[in-house]
Amino acid sequence: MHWASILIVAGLCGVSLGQYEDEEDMYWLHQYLRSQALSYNYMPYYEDEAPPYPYVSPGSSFAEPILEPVSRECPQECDCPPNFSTALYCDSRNLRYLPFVPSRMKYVYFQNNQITSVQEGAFDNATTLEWIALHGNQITSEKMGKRVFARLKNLERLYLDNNNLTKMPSPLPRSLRELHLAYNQITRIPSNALEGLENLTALYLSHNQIHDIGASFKGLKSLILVDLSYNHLRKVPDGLPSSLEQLYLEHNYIYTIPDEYFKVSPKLLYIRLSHNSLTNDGLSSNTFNTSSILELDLSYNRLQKIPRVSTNLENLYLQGNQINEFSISSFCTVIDVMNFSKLQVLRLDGNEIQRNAVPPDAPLCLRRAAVIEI
Ligand SMILES: *[C@@H]1O[C@H](CO)[C@@H](O)[C@H](O)[C@H]1NC(C)=O
Ligand SMILES: *[C@@H]1O[C@H](CO)[C@@H](O)[C@H](O)[C@H]1NC(C)=O
Ligand SMILES: *[C@@H]1O[C@H](CO)[C@@H](O)[C@H](O)[C@H]1NC(C)=O
Ligand SMILES: *[C@@H]1O[C@H](CO)[C@@H](O)[C@H](O)[C@H]1NC(C)=O
Ligand SMILES: *[C@@H]1O[C@H](CO)[C@@H](O)[C@H](O)[C@H]1NC(C)=O
Ligand SMILES: CC(=O)N[C@H]1CO[C@H](CO)[C@@H](O)[C@@H]1O
Repeated sequence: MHWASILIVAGLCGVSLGQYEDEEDMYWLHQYLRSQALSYNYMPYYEDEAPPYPYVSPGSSFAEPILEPVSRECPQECDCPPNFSTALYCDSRNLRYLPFVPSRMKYVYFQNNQITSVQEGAFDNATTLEWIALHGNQITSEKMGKRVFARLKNLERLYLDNNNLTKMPSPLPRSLRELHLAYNQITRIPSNALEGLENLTALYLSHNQIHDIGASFKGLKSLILVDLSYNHLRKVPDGLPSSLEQLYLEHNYIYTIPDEYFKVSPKLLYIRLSHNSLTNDGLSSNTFNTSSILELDLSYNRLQKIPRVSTNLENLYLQGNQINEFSISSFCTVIDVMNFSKLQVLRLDGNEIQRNAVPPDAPLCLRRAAVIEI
């Protein structure tokens, strides 16, 4: 550990690297880093910023019951607010089975119960469903009807996190936009499981036991966010979608990334690959030299060299590797007035690098750097 030596390169070119040797400055920097650099500069996001319960503005759906006679049918275990006739609230009430769903419903909330099965035909009377929340239950794959979701032509969001699923639910309706399956025990994603989901935008699969994902992302032309963190992957998924912006793969066993892997996704902004088994031998020389990437987390791997990155990269996390040299050529191949790195945060602590290994031309290349921790 080399926590003791921290240095800051001020935003201006030419600031001496030896300027912050004072103990008091160091103390301040420690505090600063503790509050800042231990968390990311970005947060994973995709959601339409809609709350988990849809808000219906007064005046819109309010008018609905007045315009036409609406069925008041409501399962006795649940609440059906009169001013929001398309929502069924059955959450957090120790239910052990799924109540029947009246046909007018668009939004149904069954989360945080003890439901173990979703029987075949459970939603057959409610073909206009758009959101189904079933997270925080004990649903097993054996007790999930094979085609329960298939016919829901309007289904956009399906929440199944924190259940006991061992398999991907399949088939899924092509209308799906968000699929939430984190915290289950899914072991593999069959190649056709996500077939035809042309509107799928966000896929949450973290905290499962997935070791095989094959070419599941083929044809997912709207996919923006994929979270496969905390799984058992040894390989990166084949063929990323070109629409992808956020890729979360931390806490897996990935040891190699194919040549040009990220080139097919020219919109990629954030990549997290911390806590894997990457070595420099498992990477090609320009794997991460892709101009769209703004934030790259490669911390806690087995890298011995700083991989080459694009001059557009802003945040690079490399702490907890075995890096033993500070190669400025990883950031800049040419250094002059016009050519320099946009890097702002560089974490190199917990490596085998000495502070005096920082080459003298570092401030010239890394002239935007606000935090460099060694
Ligand atoms: C519907 O009415 C309930 C009380 O009757 C109120 O708490 C709730 O905010 C109303 N919902 C909307 C969307 O206006
Ligand atoms: C669907 O509606 C029919 C007629 O109202 C009813 O008999 C049947 O039980 C309903 N099925 C489900 C799964 O709710
Ligand atoms: C679901 O998993 C939990 C935690 O592992 C376990 O306690 C529970 O018995 C399981 N439920 C079913 C229905 O398998
Ligand atoms: C995908 O979304 C578009 C735009 O919202 C919609 O018109 C189209 O029907 C959706 N596709 C499917 C298969 O639902
Ligand atoms: C990154 O790739 C570009 C060409 O796309 C090349 O000009 C540049 O030198 C590479 N960066 C590094 C640090 O090797
Ligand atoms: C490698 C690189 O980015 N070179 C650029 C340096 O800046 C000049 C403009 O001054 C560009 O033409 C080069 O492409």
